[in-house]
Amino acid sequence: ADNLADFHGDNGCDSCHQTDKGPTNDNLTHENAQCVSCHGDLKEVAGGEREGIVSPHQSHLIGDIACTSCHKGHEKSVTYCDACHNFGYDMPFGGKWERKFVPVDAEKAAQDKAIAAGPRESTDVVIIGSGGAGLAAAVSARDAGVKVIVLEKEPVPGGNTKLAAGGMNAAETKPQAKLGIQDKKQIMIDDTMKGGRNINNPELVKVLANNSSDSIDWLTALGADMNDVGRMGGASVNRSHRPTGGAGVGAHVAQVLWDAAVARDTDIRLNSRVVRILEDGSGKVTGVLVQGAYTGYYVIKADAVVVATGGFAKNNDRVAKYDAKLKGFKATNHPGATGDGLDVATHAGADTVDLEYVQAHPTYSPVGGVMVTEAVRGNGAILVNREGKRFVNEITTRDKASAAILAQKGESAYLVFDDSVRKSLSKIEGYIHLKIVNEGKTVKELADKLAMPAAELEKSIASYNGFVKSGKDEQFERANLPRELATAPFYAIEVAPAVHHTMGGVKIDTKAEVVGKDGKLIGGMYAAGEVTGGVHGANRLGGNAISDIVTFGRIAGAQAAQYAKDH
Ligand code: FAD
Ligand code: MEZ
Repeated sequence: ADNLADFHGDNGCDSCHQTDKGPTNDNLTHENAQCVSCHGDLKEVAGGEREGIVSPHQSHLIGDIACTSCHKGHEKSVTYCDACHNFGYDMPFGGKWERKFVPVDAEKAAQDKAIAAGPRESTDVVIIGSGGAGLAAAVSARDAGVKVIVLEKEPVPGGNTKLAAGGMNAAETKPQAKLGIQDKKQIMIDDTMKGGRNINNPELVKVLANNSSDSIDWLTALGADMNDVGRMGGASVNRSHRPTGGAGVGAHVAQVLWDAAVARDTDIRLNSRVVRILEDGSGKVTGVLVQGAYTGYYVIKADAVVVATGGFAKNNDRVAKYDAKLKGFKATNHPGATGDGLDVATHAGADTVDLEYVQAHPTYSPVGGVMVTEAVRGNGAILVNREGKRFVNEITTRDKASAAILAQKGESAYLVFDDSVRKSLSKIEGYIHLKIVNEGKTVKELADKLAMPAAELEKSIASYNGFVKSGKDEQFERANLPRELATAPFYAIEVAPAVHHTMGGVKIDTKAEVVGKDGKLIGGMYAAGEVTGGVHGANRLGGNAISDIVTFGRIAGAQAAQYAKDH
């Protein structure tokens, strides 16, 4: 046997499938229940594993992770984690992770046939994508009382949202008030415009900032903990909200939104790629064509469609088309961030804006295949080069920090911090678990491990600590100096820039309505989140994407629901 079906072959097809025709839905609900009935659920499987390994069964993914996300019946199994990391798991009947981008119109004849066959079902609102924007839209549309189907092409939900780390920006919030942080929505607007090099759509930026504290309240009412507030690059004050203790914001927000959508009986379908948005020829959408990984092509008739498909940072061919300097760069993103949603929307007439702006995140660990959150710098870490010297204001905007790292020998740098920074941010425990952190009992021991001149690193840390004491960074004018690096042990992570965020995308107005290439609104088409352009201009500020997806996702869901009621 070289696959799971052959291995289980003696038990017959009905040991996995409900009928002899194979799967009856794309979530493989029945098939996964069969795996669990014999092998136990994810938690039970993880419980039986050797201690000390990075367990694929104790992941940061959200929702109920289906066994079939990795373990395949009739083809080689692949470890989903290997899309980002490289743990080299020895998986039974496993193959190598590989995913080629298949254009959405690759099988035109089969697609046309499915369209000609007419709708298999109908609903009020279809939402494409189960990241934060899609799930926020789903929750608000369900709260407005309409029927919703969420379609997600990946086997796991949550998109890039589940990976978000450092925080969600919001101004004039209750958590800020509790911590005595003075902030103003207008300052958030000014910071966002400045960070975006003033090419952002100012009306969209106003919506982002003016609704940001409401979005924190909305998430909190759904059960989120957004009480820790830290600093991100390009922000004038601390406004990046995350769970108490500094856990990653994305997995938490995505889980809260997932739970809220499930509690509202939302129909969420995984392994379901939308390849076309259908319209009636007069500028109004009529539904979508879905490619179910197991059930094939089918049409869903819908009054309104929300495109919430995220960005395309994981599609390096497309990234390099817009920014040749980024050719061959690694990406921080999940494997589904390929840009199919953009294609689907533009094929249906949507206009685009700012596609040429692609952002690199300065601190990606090539060793672990994981982005190291900006919050580590926000909470006090410094960046040094191979000579042990600081070379940049660590909390400047990402475009500047990335360029400065690439200018260093080896085109990488070390993020250096002490135990007090580690204790301030629980997200760091994850990096230690992934074994990407070097540790020394003294600064000298750490420098020796990195083959770095110890005297230089000691000097850099001593002068940085002097700036913390005086409250002024004489070298690089770093604005936040939260703590001295003086508590052993000391830590370092090697970091280099990786493609992180695509600022451009579908053109929307302040109600998340999609603007067509002819300048008119496309009736019933809405978009929210990283698939859209205009909010972030030429360069997104850390923490503004989660704010964007929650606020515009809520707006898109409510507007789409209203449109469906009116039509
Ligand atoms: P996503 O969350 O990416 O969801 C889109 C979904 O649509 C995906 O699941 C995708 O598979 C699906 N999809 C795509 N095409 C189709 C199709 N044709 N049919 C069906 N489904 C489709 N931002 C912050 O503000 N703060 C942070 O701390 C932060 N940290 C980050 C850390 C990392 C490692 C990364 C990668 C990003 C981070 N960001 C952060 C950015 C932020 O997470 C994203 O911009 C945001 O989550 C995007 O949300 P979204 O809902 O628009 O898209
Ligand atoms: O907004 C982001 O992308 C972000 C804050 C990432 C991070 O470093 O945590």
